[in-house]
Amino acid sequence: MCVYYPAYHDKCCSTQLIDGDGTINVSGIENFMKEVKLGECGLSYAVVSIMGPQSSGKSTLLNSLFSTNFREMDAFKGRSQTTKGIWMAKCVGIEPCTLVMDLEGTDGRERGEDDTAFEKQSALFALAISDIVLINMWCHDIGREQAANKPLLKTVFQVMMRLFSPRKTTLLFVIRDKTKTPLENLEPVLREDIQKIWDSVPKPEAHKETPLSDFFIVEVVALSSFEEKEELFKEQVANLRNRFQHSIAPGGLAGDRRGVVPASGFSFSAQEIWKIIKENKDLDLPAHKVMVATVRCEEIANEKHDLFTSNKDWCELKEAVQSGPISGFGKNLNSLLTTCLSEYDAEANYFDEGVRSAKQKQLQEKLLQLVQPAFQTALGHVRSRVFDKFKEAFDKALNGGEGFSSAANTCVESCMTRFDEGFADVVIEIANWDASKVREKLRRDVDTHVSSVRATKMSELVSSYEEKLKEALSAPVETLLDGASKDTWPSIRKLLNIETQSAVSGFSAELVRYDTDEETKKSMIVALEDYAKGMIEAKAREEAGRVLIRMKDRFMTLFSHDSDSMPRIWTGKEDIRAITKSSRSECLKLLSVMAVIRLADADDIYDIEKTLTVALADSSSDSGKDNSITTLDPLASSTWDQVPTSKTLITPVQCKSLWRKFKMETEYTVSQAISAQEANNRSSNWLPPPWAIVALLILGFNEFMTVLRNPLYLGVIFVGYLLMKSLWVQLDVAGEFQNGALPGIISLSSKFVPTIMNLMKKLAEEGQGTAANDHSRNSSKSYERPVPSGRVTSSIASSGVTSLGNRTDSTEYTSPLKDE
Ligand SMILES: Nc1nc2c(ncn2[C@@H]2O[C@H](COP(=O)(O)OP(=O)(O)O)[C@@H](O)[C@H]2O)c(=O)[nH]1
Ligand SMILES: [Mg+2]
Repeated sequence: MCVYYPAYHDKCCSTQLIDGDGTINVSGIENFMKEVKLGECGLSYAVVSIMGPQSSGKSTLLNSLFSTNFREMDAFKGRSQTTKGIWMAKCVGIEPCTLVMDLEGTDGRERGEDDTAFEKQSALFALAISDIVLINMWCHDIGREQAANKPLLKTVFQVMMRLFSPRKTTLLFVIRDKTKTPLENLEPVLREDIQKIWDSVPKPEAHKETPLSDFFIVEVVALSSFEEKEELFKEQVANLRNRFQHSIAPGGLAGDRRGVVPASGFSFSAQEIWKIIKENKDLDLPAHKVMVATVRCEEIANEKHDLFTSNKDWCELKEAVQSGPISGFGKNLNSLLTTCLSEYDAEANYFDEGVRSAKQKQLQEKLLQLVQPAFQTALGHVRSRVFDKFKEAFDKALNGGEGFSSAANTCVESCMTRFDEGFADVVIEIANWDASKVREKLRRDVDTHVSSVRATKMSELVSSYEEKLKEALSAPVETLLDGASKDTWPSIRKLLNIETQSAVSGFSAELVRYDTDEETKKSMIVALEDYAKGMIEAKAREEAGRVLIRMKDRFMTLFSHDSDSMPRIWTGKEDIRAITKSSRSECLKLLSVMAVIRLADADDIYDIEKTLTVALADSSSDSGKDNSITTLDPLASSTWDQVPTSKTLITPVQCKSLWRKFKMETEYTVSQAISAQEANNRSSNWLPPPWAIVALLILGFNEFMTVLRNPLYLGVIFVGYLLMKSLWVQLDVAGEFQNGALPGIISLSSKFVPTIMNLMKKLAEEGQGTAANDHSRNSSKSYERPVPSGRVTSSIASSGVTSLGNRTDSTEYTSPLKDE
């Protein structure tokens, strides 16, 4: 309920604080506080209350003094209780904000004589929260034994003891209906009365000796009767009113007050006090103050926290930081936080110092907790950006040809400096967070990156050198192995040494850039050397796998070409056996070179060639003899004498079987050569000796002439020739005699008669003029028989051996070897 007073530019608001049943009106107080804007007052407010007998003109006095609107008793209706419970109003025109409480009168007839509980409770309540208490009393009660206000004062003093700590409340005795007796005479009597009552009040041990003045400041004022001398009353009231202006200032009516609850805590404080009073508990005002401060500071802190949460700037900042780095993030956020905290400080200023700062700390912690994710995000941006920049700069430095370790050092250093700068931009001053963990992580990432780049670069370097070695060694080694001579392995070793040395020197020069320690460097060089050796070994193994082909090739080349590399023509003069022997011995040399790896100088002592020559080249002559089984075969082993398995490419057993295969597959070539030589011999022996031809010409000259002269003879000779020719072809005389003279004669004699018969029959058929073509086809077919060529082609596949089949006799083509 509010009434506006234009004269004071103020309004009077009032509310019932506690109703007649002792229930506190919480919503009423809250509304009232909002109306009078009490929350903004801090400590600049005063609370006044009035006590006194019922219908002693208390409400009338308050209304006159403070322009309030408390209900008064209608003078014409008689004395009855008008004010129920406790009312509160704001004084109009009094600075600073002054609240006044009108209490239900004491010794009220309505509550009955025994019901003093509510009186005591409301008196305690008024004392607990008021700075000034007006004690309303009739002038004629002063000095009287049975004065109406004596029990009231007793109550006031008794309850004051229960407040634990005195508030130094001002007790302003208002003497109503003053008589002609001047105040100077009345006041000592009154003070004496008060002292007597104070002395008579039972006090707790702690306050046994405490004087009244420690608890109260006693002031006395006298007013004329409102009913009889209204003008005078009003004048005196106006004077009294002036004493309430700036009452809390030093020297004012309430200048000595203590333990004031800040205005914003008033409502809560009043509620709590009333609750404690109702429960009849002891009222510990200092503890109460701390309690009020705790609750209020908490409320303020929560309110500020909520305000910050919904703060537009903060929300925008929080949004923005998700999508990328923001410059001045730390500064912005810090200012938002400090604003929020200072707002809290401003509002909680008047509350208990300890509580206030504790709550401020809590608020700060809560706020920092709220902004921490955003801070971490911002810091994450800094970290990732710095890391990206580092990678970029490092790449650039490396590509620019800068040494690896110097590039790494400068880049890492500048990266860390950049991070520190970035951190300075996001750091929130009041939070005092350190970035050591993030910094460490960045450092780790950077180091990992550097070492991974180093590893990549070094493996690239290694593989490039390996590639170089491979290129430098592969083809030469292959050629050298193909050449297979005594010098093959020393040459390979020489080549390996030269190439490895040049690679190692280049490699170690490049390694310097990567800041590798001596041990790693050494092991890498060893690995490179091993790689070169391994490469050669692999190549040798590969070649060893192809040794049979190589041997055959070599044999073919040597066998079918003369010393001038000209293709041989088997004219009959060549010593096939010697050529075969020397060719085979060359192939044996090849096999002995390929059998064992000799990468160390010491490996030259293995005399594989000798072993092979003894076992293979010589064994062939023994193989036909029976005693060969009893002698020990040096090749019947899977290891060479004294040669470790790791160095063995072809085992003795393999050598033996390879040699057998080799011989088998080259035998055909040899036999072909022998055949060619024989054929050549035959063809050159076909004509009779020249002396026989001369004798024939001389002795047969006359017969020859006779024949030439007689054409009939010529015809008979021609027919005879034709007959002989067809017989020759039909009987395949040349073919039959190829296998020897005796078998040929036997075979021919058995075929002679049937062939003649067959010839006669055919002639008879021809005579009848039928199937002349058939005969000619048969004869042409018989001419297709292959004739051994005088020359041997260089490449003959192993299948050639099998195709030889029934056509050649094995005893015949191994004969050259047997002779050896
Ligand atoms: N004799 C006398 N009567 C007064 C005075 N002031 C008010 N009254 C009368 O006392 C009666 C009770 O007044 P009220 O203010 O309601 O008393 P309350 O119960 O103490 O609040 C009313 O009829 C007033 O007219 C005064 O100064 N002297
Ligand atoms: Mg009243």
